[in-house]
Amino acid sequence: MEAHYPFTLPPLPFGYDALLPELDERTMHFHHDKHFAAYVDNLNKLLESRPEYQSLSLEQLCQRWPEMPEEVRQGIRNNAGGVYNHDLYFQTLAPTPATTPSHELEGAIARDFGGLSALKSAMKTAALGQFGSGWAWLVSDCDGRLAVHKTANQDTPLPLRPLLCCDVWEHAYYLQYQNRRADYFESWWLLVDWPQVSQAYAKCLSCRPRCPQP
Ligand code: MN3
Repeated sequence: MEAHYPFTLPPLPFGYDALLPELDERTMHFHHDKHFAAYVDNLNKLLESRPEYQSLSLEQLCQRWPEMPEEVRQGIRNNAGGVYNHDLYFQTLAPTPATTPSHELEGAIARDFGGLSALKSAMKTAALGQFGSGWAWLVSDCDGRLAVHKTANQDTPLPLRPLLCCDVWEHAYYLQYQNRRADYFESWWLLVDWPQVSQAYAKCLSCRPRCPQP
C-alpha cells in the first residue's frame, strides 16, 4: 500500500463466502469490516492533528514510529502496522484451489528452505510459536534471500520485504476454529495466493537496492 493519509479501507478482493470452507463468512466480515477497518480509522484519527506525518507513506509510518513523540508513538506503531499487515494478509489470500509459486520463487524456496513443505513447516513453527497475538512472515532481504520471521502485536518485519503473512491474532480464527490455531494455520496455507506472492517477490528482485557487501 503506497497510500498516504487519509488512508482508506481496501475492499475485500473476493466475496465474503469465497474462502469457504477454510474461512467462513462471519470470520471474514468481522476481520475485514471491523478489525481492519478499525486500524484504518484509528490511524487516520491519530494523523488528523499531525500534519507533519501526513505525507509519510504507510511503510514510512511503520518504520519511523520510534522517532515520534510519546503521545502518538505507540498508536502509530500499532495502527500503521495493523493497516500494513492486514492489507498484505487479505491480498495474499485467494479462493481455493491455490496454484503453486512461480519458477523463480520456487527456486528461491528450494535454495533457502529445501522446498515448499519445509517452508510450510517453518511458517507453522513461527505461527504456532508466536506467544499471544502476532504474525508469521515470509520475507525477502534486499538480495532476494528468503526467511521466516514472527512479530508480536502489529509489528511488521520492515525494512525486510514482506511477501506473505499469517495473522495469528485470535480475531483471525476464533469464531470458526476457537483455540485451534494449528487447524486455522492448515486452512490458511491452502488459501495462499501464490501468484500474488510470486509477483511480490519478482517486484522485490527487480527494484532491490543491493544489500551492503561486507
Ligand atoms: Mn487481524
